[in-house]
Amino acid sequence: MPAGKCGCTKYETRVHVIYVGGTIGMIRNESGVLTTVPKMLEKKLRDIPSCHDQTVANKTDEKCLLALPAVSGAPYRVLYDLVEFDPLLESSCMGFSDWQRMAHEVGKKYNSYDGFVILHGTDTLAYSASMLAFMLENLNKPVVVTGAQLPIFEARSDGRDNFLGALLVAGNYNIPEVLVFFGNKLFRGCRTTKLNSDSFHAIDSPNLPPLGRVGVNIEINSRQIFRPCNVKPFSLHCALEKNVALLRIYPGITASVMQAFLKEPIKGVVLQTYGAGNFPVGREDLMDALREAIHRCVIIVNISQCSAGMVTNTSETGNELLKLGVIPGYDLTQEAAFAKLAYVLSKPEWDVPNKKKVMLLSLRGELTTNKVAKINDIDLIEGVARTLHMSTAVEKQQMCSTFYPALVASAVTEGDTHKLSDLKQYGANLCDTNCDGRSALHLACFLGKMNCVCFLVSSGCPVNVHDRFNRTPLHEAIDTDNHEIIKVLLKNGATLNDQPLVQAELLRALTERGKVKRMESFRLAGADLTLADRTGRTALHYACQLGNHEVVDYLLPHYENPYVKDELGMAPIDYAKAANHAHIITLLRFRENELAEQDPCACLN
Ligand code: ASN
Repeated sequence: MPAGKCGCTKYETRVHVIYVGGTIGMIRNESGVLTTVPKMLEKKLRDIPSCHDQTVANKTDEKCLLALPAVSGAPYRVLYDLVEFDPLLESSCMGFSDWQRMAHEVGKKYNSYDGFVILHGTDTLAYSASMLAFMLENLNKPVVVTGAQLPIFEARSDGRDNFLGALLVAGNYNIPEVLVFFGNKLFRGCRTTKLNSDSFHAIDSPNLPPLGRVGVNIEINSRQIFRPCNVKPFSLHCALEKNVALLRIYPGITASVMQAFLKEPIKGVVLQTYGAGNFPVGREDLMDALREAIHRCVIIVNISQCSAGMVTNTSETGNELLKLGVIPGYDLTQEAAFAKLAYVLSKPEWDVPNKKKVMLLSLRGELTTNKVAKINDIDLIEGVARTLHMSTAVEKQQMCSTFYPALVASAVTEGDTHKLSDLKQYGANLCDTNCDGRSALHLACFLGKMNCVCFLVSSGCPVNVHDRFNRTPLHEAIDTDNHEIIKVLLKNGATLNDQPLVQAELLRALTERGKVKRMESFRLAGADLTLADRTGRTALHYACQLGNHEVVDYLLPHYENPYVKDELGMAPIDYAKAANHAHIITLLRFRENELAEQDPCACLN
């Protein structure tokens, strides 16, 4: 996850903060009224010691970044930058175009950061988090949305804790989800709703326990994390269907009110019914309005007005709606139901029956369809815990963290994806790292177990995870010359993290040892074979000097400019001449002729 070292013992991660608006970054004017002042948040954050440590920032390559002071329990040092919307938005004024802007901002910077924080007003925060959860497809990094009831700069404020917590999560944990951090709790974004307008615990997730809590320690429930089940790269889906609506049923509602909600051009309606999905099914006028809309292919999703609990098919009236073609929304929040409809309806590749089917699926962990069989009681860990007479949750937790990585490693060694799948079922976190920071994916790449690589990547294991020696799974694949695995990793977002000078040094070492195959692996992984070292010399300079014609032969087609000069003003051919390597001079001349044919102006001096 981290990108480099900031001169301290911790590795650093980069987080991109997007301030959209809301109370969190406001200040009070002379009359005591909260207002937003453009370009002020970053300036002020720089003066708050708990939010920024200039000494650390000075040690980094990008001094303009803000740096979070060291936090005990957080493995990485978080460096961050901040952009803000112009104008800053009151969240009650937001809509589709604002969600699209937020998604675009994440998409634009996706490859350059390890995580994202969105600072947002609390009023419609749950809508934005739900919408982004669907729009950011195949997300592989944390996007943490937060806000506050009181501004960061006030003496009494929830803003600072929410901001710092969100930054820590975005920079330290590979949770491939849109999350909401609020009131010391980490929620799945598409499960949240605003439940309180004056408590510091304004946002809650009524139907799903928090994914994490930040107290004295940061506790993440890795078993709850929703990891994707496919191997597709991150993409943005920005086209949303705007003709969706929320219709709350109330006693005595008239058919004309319902018809007004359901009429053209509406394409989807979230029907908020009573209790477990109950609707006045005896009201033929209302049933007709629904029937007629469904006939016109309007998709209607039934969710409950209750803030907790779910719509089931067991209630008689809910069943009548089901027969009519209304889709049960189970425990979707109104925000997630609305967002999911806007997303699903905008997918041109699905026809209406397919859209209806997709509405029933859990795409981002937004709904619970039926009770999943719990393996808790007689599961593997329980069995061992009982045998060892362990009783406390902490003891079991400790046992899991020693036990599972070893089992996962042995499954990878055997190339057994069934075993990996079973272990995942039993609660093993396949993305866990050992004390050297190495993950199962490192091992699978090193051992060349392609099936395990695909399985782990498709289970959401981060491809750019660094071990203690700053090596990623890509390095393992390079060092074993496994080109197929290199390609799979690259397709799934892997990038070579080495600085250009480090790459140049490595190329020199490979040249000295005549390792052409390794060079090709390195190139496939994204290395630039023409990089120069501190003396301005490229691998081609060294190969010419050493007289290694196999390497020269390999390198030449990759050099658009084989005449490149080092700091002494020497081109590769000068070294070949000085060392009297006649065959290499011939190779260079041959390339010279090739290039001259392509571009008559280019020439060796
Ligand atoms: N009205 C504000 C907003 O949602 C409320 C807040 O941020 N606490 O933008």
